[in-house]
Amino acid sequence: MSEALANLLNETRQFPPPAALAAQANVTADAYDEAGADRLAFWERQAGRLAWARPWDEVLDWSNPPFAKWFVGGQLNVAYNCLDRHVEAGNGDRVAIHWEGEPGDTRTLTYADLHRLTCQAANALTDLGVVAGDRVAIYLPMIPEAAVAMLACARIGATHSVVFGGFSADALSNRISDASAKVVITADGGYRRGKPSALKPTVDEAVANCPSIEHVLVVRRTGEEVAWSAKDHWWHEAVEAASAEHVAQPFDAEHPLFILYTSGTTARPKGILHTTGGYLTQAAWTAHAVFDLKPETDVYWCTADIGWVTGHSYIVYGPLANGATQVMYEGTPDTPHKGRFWEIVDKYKVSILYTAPTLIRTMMKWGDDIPAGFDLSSLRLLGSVGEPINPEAWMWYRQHVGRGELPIVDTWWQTETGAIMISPLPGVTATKPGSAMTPLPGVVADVVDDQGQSVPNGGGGYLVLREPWPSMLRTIWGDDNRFIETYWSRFEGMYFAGDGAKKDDDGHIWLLGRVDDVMLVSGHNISTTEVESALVSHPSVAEAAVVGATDPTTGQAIVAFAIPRGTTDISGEAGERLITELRNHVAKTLGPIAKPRQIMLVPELPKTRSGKIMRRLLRDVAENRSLGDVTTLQDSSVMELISSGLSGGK
Ligand code: 6R9
Repeated sequence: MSEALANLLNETRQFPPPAALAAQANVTADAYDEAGADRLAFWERQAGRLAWARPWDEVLDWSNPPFAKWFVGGQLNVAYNCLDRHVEAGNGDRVAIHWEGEPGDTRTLTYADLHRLTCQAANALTDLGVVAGDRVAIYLPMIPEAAVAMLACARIGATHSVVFGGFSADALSNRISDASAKVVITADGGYRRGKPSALKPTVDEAVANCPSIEHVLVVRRTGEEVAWSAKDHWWHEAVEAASAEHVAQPFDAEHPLFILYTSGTTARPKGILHTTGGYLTQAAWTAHAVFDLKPETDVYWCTADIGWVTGHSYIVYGPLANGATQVMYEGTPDTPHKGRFWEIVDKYKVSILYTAPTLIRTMMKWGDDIPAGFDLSSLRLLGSVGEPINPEAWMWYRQHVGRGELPIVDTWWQTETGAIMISPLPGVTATKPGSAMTPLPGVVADVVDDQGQSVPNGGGGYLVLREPWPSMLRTIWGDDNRFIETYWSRFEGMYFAGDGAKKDDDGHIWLLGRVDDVMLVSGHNISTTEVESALVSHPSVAEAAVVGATDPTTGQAIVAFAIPRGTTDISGEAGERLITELRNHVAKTLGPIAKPRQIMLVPELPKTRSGKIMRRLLRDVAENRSLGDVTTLQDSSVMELISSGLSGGK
């Protein structure tokens, strides 16, 4: 892949870690050597950072690949590790969550508070008949009860399945049915874009088609009127009346902790199954290593939603296992104003910020003066996740949020990997804008060609993982065959991630987007990411999405959708001129083969709730088809906006 365009990303800037951070870093370069010398011993040491009720007999059982067992025979309780042990160590008064509601209401929960609420919720779920091994669906806004609900399930060994609060009744009922969940935990609603947004009616509609659901537990958040049925219980009655005494029982290291559905582009969602010991080991260690998390002094903020794997591993399990203090925010970044994120950083003195490229590009579009209006001097480390980050967006993040000096960790991972796999270490790695750099210690990643042969430096191909890792998915819920087919059949003995990637001349890894999105133009493989980065490097473009559309002469042709920056004039001839200029700019940056056939200037792009561009829908537009499934869109009106506001050109 991308052989023809091997020199596309001729990005040469490189930034060494700040000396002060490097001198105090949680993890040093030795970790690579240690893991390289003995990978299993390395992971065994990281597992030792947790509290186990029974030690393991064997680190890894890989006798029946691809079905892995980590820390075989070990027993632990995840909620005990995230809560009780910090309280027992005398840190009960430490703030676990500074919560900020969208309307500006706030709550502060210490570790002791979070522990008490989780014990009560565990007792309430037990009273509703939930036992270890049962599945519980969670459909909540970003309120502390979301974390409590997850931890309460973990505490009693129930497997949670969190479903995005923005998903439709159909999406929710499919996920509930697939896992035969017994209980769903929801709220009357949450706040989005300045007003209450109801959830309970969607749950009512979903539950009507889900005979497995016995009870619905409802948090009161907005206070809006809701319909009530015999299955419904108010959280504040059931949980707050329950005893705060609860002794956490240990569970087997391979006990199912959660199922999380990946939306997939076309097919049925896949219920990715994660288990207990290996998952918590890697989530906890990566939070410690990649974010250099110092629980006594840092204020950490991950802006993800709890319904995304990032919310699972880097809001709930990773940070809490480390005893960190964090910010949790309910709402959107532009409510009530476009500086809301920076206001929150300023208010809580956030020191570590973990967000997504889509957010960074949106902030770029809104203008440099917005972050400049706030005191961001508390920040010391920045992170990115979810999509390849274009070099221009990376530089903007460093310049306008990171004072031109903070390290950026671009973290590559997936729902399936459970935890960060490829990323700089902030005290070690000299970073390059746009590259996730190197596999973390204990992770064996590679880029291979069609035949599964490792490509040399400078080559491109498919990202694979060559060795099992502790937080790997164990299967697709109820479908072992699909697990094998999807991930383990493309290349013998390797995990196929589905992402295109490239090794640069130093062997550093650059992610090029999903393999399904790669375009084949006149026999050349061209990555959407590279063309998008070229467009974003033009001063008039804030965001871009690129797709391959069927073309009678070239097989596929490149069609680009670009959002102009704030003040750019795109009316009439000015728009046409800009389009011509952009096409030439791409050709000049990447070579004539990558020149888009067509560029459309649009006000918005279709994105999932986790901020990924849904290129599938843009392909429908580019090929004049009616739109496919739009239920996982963050904002379903976007497609109308795009279709009506099209300003195209050839
Ligand atoms: C954590 C998460 C996984 C897919 C993954 C890849 C893309 C995530 C990335 C990245 C380039 C990064 N992705 N992080 N691409 N650089 N730093 O996003 O999980 O929602 O399952 O998505 O996201 O394409 O395969 P998930």
